[in-house]
Amino acid sequence: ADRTEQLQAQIKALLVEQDAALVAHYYTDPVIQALAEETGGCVSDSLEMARFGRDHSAQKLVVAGVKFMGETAKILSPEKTVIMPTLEATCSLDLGCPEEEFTKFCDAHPDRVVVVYANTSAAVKARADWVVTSSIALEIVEHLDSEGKKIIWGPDRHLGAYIQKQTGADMLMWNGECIVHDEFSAQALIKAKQLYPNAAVLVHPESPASVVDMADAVGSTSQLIKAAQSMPNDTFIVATDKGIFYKMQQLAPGKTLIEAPTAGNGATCKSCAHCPWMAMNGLEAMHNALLKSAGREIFVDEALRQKAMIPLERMLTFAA
Ligand code: CIZ
Ligand code: SF4
Repeated sequence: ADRTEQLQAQIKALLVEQDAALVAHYYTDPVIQALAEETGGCVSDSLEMARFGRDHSAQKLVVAGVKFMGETAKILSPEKTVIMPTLEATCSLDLGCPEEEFTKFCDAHPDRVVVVYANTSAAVKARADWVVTSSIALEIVEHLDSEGKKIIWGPDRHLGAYIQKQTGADMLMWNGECIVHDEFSAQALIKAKQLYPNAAVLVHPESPASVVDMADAVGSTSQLIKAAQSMPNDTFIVATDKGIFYKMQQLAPGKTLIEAPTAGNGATCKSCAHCPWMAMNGLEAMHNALLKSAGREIFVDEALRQKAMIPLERMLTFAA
């Protein structure tokens, strides 16, 4: 605890000294989220993180999350220095969608509008017509469908399938998935519901369709937090990264929050409802990044940045 307090104090001082703002994702360690709150930074989903970073007056952004979030911050705020606790924090969706193959896929279907999830590299975004996050994906696809557009969707196939089902849009899917959400199990969820018969089930649409089908509310992290606040149930079974419990419990005090079960157990599941890359954002790493940014600063090639900015700004304008 001593070391934690010491690091917290040192980070706070460095943030002030360096005119830096801490922007943290809901899936990071509660200690990191609390630090972002205490220092006037933000704790949010990737859409709100992008907006906050862009609009903040700070000269430097410390992005606690995964690499695509740091890249998005840099794309929108090229004049700011963007550092991360570690650049090793990636995402299975980003890893599973290499630029060259995705470009070939898009080139083979030139009649389709390319819509990519924010969880992608700057190069993949640069090839896209639209970037979306899970909190705005449904509305944007609805909008495109209403204009009669056919869509290429990448990389999350579960989120794509959910949106396709909701909108009826013509969507050609890339075959990617989030290793965290993909592990939630409908079989195991049936048993959990028997244990908590009054619980409402909250599901992030990166989860398999069989799990989404059992949900009382489906939505992005921000939308699930709102559901926990507004639904009358006193207990919720939550199928998303367990990092969200910090903010959800803070905003829905008195409610009981239960982790949705994964297919394996502690010994056999790969992620056990917590993203291994989000977990790399520790206080020690953040402190190091503030002391020495080499190897922890985000750079995006300027020509690429300008291309990637177009579909990102399209999303932000649509969301505004
Ligand atoms: O799973 C993720 O990485 C999410 C939910 C990102 C986001 O949009 O906040
Ligand atoms: Fe990627 Fe899933 Fe981790 Fe989010 S939780 S960063 S989608 S691997």
